[in-house]
Amino acid sequence: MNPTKTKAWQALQAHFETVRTVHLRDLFAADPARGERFAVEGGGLFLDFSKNRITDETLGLLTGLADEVGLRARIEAMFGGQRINTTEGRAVLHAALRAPEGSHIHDAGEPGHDVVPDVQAVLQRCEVFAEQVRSGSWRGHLGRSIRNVVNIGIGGSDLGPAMACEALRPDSERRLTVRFVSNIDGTHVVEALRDLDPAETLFIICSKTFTTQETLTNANTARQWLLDGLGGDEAAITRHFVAVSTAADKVAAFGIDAERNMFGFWDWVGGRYSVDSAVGLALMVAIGPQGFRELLAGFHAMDQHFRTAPFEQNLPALLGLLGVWYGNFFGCDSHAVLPYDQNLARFPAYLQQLDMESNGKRVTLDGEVVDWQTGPIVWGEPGTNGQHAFYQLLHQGTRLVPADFLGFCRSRNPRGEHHDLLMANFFAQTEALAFGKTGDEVRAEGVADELVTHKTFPGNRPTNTILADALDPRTLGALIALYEHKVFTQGVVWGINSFDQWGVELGKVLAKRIAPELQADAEPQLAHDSSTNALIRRYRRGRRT
Ligand code: G6Q
Repeated sequence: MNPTKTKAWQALQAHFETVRTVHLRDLFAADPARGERFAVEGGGLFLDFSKNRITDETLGLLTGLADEVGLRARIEAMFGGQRINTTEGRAVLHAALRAPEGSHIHDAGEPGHDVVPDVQAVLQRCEVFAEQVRSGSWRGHLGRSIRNVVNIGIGGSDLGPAMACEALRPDSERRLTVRFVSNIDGTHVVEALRDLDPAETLFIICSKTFTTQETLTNANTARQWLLDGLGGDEAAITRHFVAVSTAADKVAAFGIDAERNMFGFWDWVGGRYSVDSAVGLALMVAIGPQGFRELLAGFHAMDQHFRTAPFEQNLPALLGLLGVWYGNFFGCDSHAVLPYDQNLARFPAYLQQLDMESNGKRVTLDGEVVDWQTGPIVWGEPGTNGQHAFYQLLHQGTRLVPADFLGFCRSRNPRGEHHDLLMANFFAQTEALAFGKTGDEVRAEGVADELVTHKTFPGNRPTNTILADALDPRTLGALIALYEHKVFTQGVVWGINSFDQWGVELGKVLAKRIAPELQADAEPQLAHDSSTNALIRRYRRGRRT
C-alpha cells in the first residue's frame, strides 16, 4: 500500500499546513493540562510527548493512519509467526525469545511446531554455562578459572550484547572482564587481548551464519593467540572457545565442540533483534541468569503493551507515528537519541543499526520504488557531553532535529549531587528546546541591540522525554523493545520490509574481489573504475615502504 494515497495521509497533509508554524509556547499556553494529557506509561516506561508539534487533531490523524495501513493486523501477523520477512521467506519471532515459559508460538511455515520450548531449552543451557563461568567451575586447559570473556562477533552479533553489558555494568560480576571484538582491523583484537592471560580467557564466537569474514578472521587470530600462549595443544580449544550460531557444521569445522559448546538460535531471529537470544550469552555471563530473565521480562512487558494498548496510548506506536510526522511532513532527515546515563553510551550506536538497517529501504514490500521518505539518520551521544558539543545546532541551527531524551529517576551510582545536577540538565534542555527565548526577553535583560538575534532561541524544537525509575535489566529490556516496535510501526506505515538487509551485500562482494589484488606479489590487472584502480595502486606503493 502507498501510504501517501491513504485518506489519513491526505488529511495529515492538509492539517500540516494549519499547524506547521504553530509554536509550542502557544500550544502549552492554550492548554494548562497539556503536559499531563500528552503523557503515557506502559511496559514500565513513562513517555511525555507533550513537547511535540502536535494537537489532538494531529494525534487522531496519526493514529488513523496507523489504522488505515493496518498496523494492528501487521502486529498480529508478526506475533503470530506469519512469514512477514517476505524477501527472505522468514517469520519474525524475536518476541518468542522473551515469551514466558508455557506460552505457545508457532512459525506459520511450520504449523504444529511450538518454538517456545526450543527457546527455553537453549536458555537453560546458556544458564548452566553462564553459572559455571561465573562460579569459577568452568576450567581452562591448565585448570584455571575463567576471568576474561571475549565475545567475537559483528553487527547484530556484537552491538546488542556490547551495548547491554555497558548499560548493566552495575549488575555485572566484577570479577570477570568482558570484552567485545568486532572490527576486522587487527588493532581491535590485538588491543583487546594485550593484557589478558590465555589460561584464564574464554572466547564466545558469535555468528549466526559462521561465515562472516570479520568474525572468522578475528576468531582465527584469537585461536592462534590462545594456542601460542598455551603451548600449542589443540585440545585447549574446547575449554576456551564456545560458539553462538545456527550453523553447527561450520562451528565444528572451526574446532569447537558443536554438541556441547554451541548455543543455537533460529533463522526467525534477525541479527539486530537477537540480543535476547543466545547472542546475549556474554551478557548473561556478566549479569547472571537471574538478571537475564529480568531483562527478558522487561522485553515481554513492552511486547504486551505494544500488542494491547490503543495506539493513542501505545508508546512504540506513538514514537513511530511522531517520527513519520517529522520525517514525512516537516521533512526532517535525522533523529537524535540522547541518553542521560553514562552507561547508555553505546545505545545510540545500537539504535543506529536497529533503525537504519531495518528502515533504510527504498522499495516497498512489492519491490516498487518509494516516492516518500523512509528511515531517518539516527544519531546521539550521552548527555551532558552533547550539550557542550552539538546541542548548539539543536537550539539555534537551521535544521529541525526531533530528539528523544532518556533519563532515570535514580542513579545506579549515587554520589553527592551528581544525579540531581544531571537530571536538572535533562529537564532544562527539553524546556529550552521547546520554549526558547524570544528577542524581547533577551532585550529585557539589557543585551546590546546588535547581539539580540545571536542570543535569541527560536524554540519550537520537538522532543520526547522517556523516563524510568532506574537503568536495571528490566528497564533496559523494555527500552530495547520500545525501539524495536517503534521501528516496526514505521516500517508498516512506509510499506517496507524492516527485516532484511540486502544493502550490506554489494560492499562485501567487492571487498572479496579486491583483497587478492592488494595481496598479490605481481602487479595485478585492475578492472575497476579509474578512481578505485588508482587508489589500489597507491595503496600497494604505500604498503611496500
Ligand atoms: C543484522 C545483520 C548483521 C549481522 C552481521 C553478523 O541484523 O544481519 O548485522 O548481524 O552481519 O552476522 P553473523 O551473525 O552471521 O556473523
